Amino acid sequence: MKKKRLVTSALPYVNNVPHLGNLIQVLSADAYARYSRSKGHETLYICGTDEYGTATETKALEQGISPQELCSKYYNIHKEIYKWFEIGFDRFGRTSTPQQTQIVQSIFWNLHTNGYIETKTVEQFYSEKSKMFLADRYIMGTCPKCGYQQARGDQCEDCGSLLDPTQLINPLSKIDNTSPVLRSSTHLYINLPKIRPMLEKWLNTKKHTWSHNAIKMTEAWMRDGLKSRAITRDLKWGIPVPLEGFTDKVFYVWFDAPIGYISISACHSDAWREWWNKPEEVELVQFIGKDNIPFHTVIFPASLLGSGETWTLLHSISSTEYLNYEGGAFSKSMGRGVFGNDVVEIGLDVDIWRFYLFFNRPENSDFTFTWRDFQETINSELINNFANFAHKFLRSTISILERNLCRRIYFPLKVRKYGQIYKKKKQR
Ligand code: B3M
Ligand code: ZN
Repeated sequence: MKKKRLVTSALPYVNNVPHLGNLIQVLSADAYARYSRSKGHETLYICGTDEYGTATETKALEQGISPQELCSKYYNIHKEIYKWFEIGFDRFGRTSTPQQTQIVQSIFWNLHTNGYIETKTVEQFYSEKSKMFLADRYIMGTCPKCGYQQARGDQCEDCGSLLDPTQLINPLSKIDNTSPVLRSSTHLYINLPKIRPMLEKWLNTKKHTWSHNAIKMTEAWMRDGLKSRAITRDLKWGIPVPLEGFTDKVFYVWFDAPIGYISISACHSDAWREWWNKPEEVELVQFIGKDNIPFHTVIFPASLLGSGETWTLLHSISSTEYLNYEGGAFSKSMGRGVFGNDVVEIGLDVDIWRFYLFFNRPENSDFTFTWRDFQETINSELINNFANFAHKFLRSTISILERNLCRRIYFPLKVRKYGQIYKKKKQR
């Protein structure tokens, strides 16, 4: 019997409009799911928005709406853009559902019962003005390594050093511009060292169907020693922790996000366990960006293994390198990049974008989008080669011939025109 295939692409953060880099993941999974179906495998393609966490809470505050309202607004934006891109999800869901709460809490309880949860007390920055603990990247100060004054609590963007917020000189809360104070808070941790033997056994049977970068990064994580990781946060917008003494906290967004794949499947069909609890019958194939590797190859599998239930664990992973824009990373706040709504507005045929993104999928190294390359690739690779091919072999089909002739003349003009208009618009 042919194995069923459960296909996922990384759940995009809900608090921004998706850019071309995010689209690479959904497009890749879409193509794979179509291929898998064409080969006769029963296939389920799941994706959705990743909604909880500090970033959503802060953005909602900025916009003066509730986190739930913010999520619904952006969920619809994401959904529309992927619809325009003709992505054939079986379900595009979201993580802020009762199903997600129920499944996350039940996995947590199983980990707890099996002795894989521990507590630790840590010192964290707290804003007395906003009455909240501050996430690392919401603290700013002077980098102790290079002196850069706008370093973030988790990393200095100037010299690249990874930091702990307590190392910053003159730390400042980015939320309210006050000096934060240190306060202690007790959190729940998943004891990864204790799960390690199970994890290692599973890893040794699996890695041959993973991308090179996923194998390398996972090996580095295992080699450098696994540490316990905090799975709770002092926030409001998240899944409540059901354990006594911790009920004022929520689960860390990276603990709940991968479980979103499961809960979105549960929202899709009551038969979700036929997919998620059937490792002998189902292959789980995941598409992500390289920055999400350890969450998919180490932490998520460890949570599922530690729960003691039988889960369908990762079979193949495809983890792409970065897609950059005209020399830098995509950044919505800096207005740098091409975003889903721009693409829709530009009005070129969707297949042009699908082709271009597949053609340049950052498989082995980062790829930089430039308008010039976009224009040249479309003109030479798609229109000259492909349309000429179609022209020659489908000559007898008049309508197709006509269409291709139109495209040959019309598309290059349009690409050129929009590339220029778009660049000017961004410079203004
Ligand atoms: N939301 C990060 C991202 O959008 C994160 C992925 C979750 S996958 C479960 O790149
Ligand atoms: Zn620095």
